[in-house]
Amino acid sequence: MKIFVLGPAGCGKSSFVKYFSRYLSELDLDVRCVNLDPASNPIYDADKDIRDFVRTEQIMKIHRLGINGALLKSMDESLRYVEKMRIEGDYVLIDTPGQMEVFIYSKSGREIIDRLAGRDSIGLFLIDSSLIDDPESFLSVILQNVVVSLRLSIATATILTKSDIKDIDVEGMRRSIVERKDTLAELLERTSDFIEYTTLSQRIVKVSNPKMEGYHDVYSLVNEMFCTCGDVS
Ligand SMILES: Nc1nc2c(ncn2[C@@H]2O[C@H](COP(=O)(O)OP(=O)(O)OP(=O)(O)O)[C@@H](O)[C@H]2O)c(=O)[nH]1
Ligand SMILES: [Mg+2]
Repeated sequence: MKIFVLGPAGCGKSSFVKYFSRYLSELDLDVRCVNLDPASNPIYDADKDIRDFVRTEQIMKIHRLGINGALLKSMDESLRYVEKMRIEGDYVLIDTPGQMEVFIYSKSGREIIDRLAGRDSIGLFLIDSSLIDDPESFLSVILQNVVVSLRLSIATATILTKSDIKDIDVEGMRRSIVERKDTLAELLERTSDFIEYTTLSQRIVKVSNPKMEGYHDVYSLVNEMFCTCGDVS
């Protein structure tokens, strides 16, 4: 099973790959890690590392580009080496670039996913809990997950990271969406209906990476998702 670890900058993708791979190894499972982020060195033992072929800081120098131009160029370059990133394993954790927008919305980024993903692929969309303050921010990140799922054509589940810093009351958020009476109430309510309807909401799992908490739930969730994806064939 290939698990693409996605999410906005700093949400905890690399930490998740580091600690969740440890968790899976401790269960004696066959786990592999792949770094697809050309801009930063992996903080775990990467079985495949795009930085062996493409390094954003070098691209900045060679092509005299600023950071965004270099990141885009890095995606194009990474695409040339994508076949070298293939690896088999029961659980292949794929860490994706920090600048999610560059990855998700560039043609090359999407092609990279297309080329690596198969029927056995799912995505985990990580959200930093500390960025969720109210029902609006909660719903907007869930919608972001839906967009990413559609853009990449893979099923994704939402994972709230950094639960050791902030514990989000997911049910409370849902309730307060329905109970709101102001101008955004209708939009929020309809949006939440849509999310329930698409069932992309699944259950939202909360994790702490450094404490390795919540990983059992993630493990159950990815296996359930895999069964669902596998049923398609
Ligand atoms: N307290 C806490 N800190 C976390 C958690 N996960 C990640 N961090 C911290 O958040 C920061 C960013 O973590 P990374 O794992 O580098 O996040 P990332 O999404 O890979 O970052 P980019 O690749 O730069 O987008 C680091 O300082 C981590 O130590 C968590 O669950 N709890
Ligand atoms: Mg990272």
